[in-house]
Amino acid sequence: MARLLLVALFTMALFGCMHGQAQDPPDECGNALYTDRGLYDDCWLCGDPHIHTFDGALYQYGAAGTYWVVYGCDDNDLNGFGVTVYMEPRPHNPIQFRIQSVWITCGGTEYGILDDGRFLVNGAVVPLPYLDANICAFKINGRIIIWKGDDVRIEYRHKFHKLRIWLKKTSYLPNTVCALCGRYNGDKKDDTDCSLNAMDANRGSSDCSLAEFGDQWKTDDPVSETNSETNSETNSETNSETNSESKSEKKTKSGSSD
Ligand SMILES: [Ca+2]
Repeated sequence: MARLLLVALFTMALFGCMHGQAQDPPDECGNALYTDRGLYDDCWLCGDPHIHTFDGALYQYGAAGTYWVVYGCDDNDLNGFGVTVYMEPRPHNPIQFRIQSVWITCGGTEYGILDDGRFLVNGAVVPLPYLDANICAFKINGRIIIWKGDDVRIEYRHKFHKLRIWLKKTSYLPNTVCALCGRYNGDKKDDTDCSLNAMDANRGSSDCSLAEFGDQWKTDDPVSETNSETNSETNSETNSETNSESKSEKKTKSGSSD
């Protein structure tokens, strides 16, 4: 009976994770960008968190700190595109974790979404909708949504700490996208394989635990250390400098394991 109850609770949690609707962007983002979601594969993180990879694997990994969820495999740098999340213990159940903020690097700029709904560009809070040469960001129904052309869509339901990332299937070659969202190549069995998917210098055996796999994608990016400061707008300029320096270092693959 207890097992049935656990299965039911787990199923309910996953249903909650997957709940979502296609959203049309505001005029500022160009409605022409809207395309069929069947053209995309998605990765989502929610709950403790549960992680559903682009290839469809499902696992659970949570720990305090900043982790890459989308990062270039091997020698690919995804043209400077990457996504990290800062995870923190849940206040009322500190053995579980939640996504406190999401950080997107694109075109040399860092975009952040905090769980209070604020949106940041290089550490400075900016209003939504927001549009620049790299992305369009807007808010609909409690979701902060970021579009990177029609290649990438990111939705963060900040109040519920739920993150979902869509990649257009034709925009990324197999084995170019890695990290906690898995090695994106159509095979879910290798998504958490440490021999393939760790940072280059940290690769271990293929039979590592999920805890070891996840730990290999931790970054010492000071986003995690300055996150509380980021909540103070008075420190936004300082964060901008710090985060920009950090990201430029981390996106250099040769220096990523330092
Ligand atoms: Ca895979």
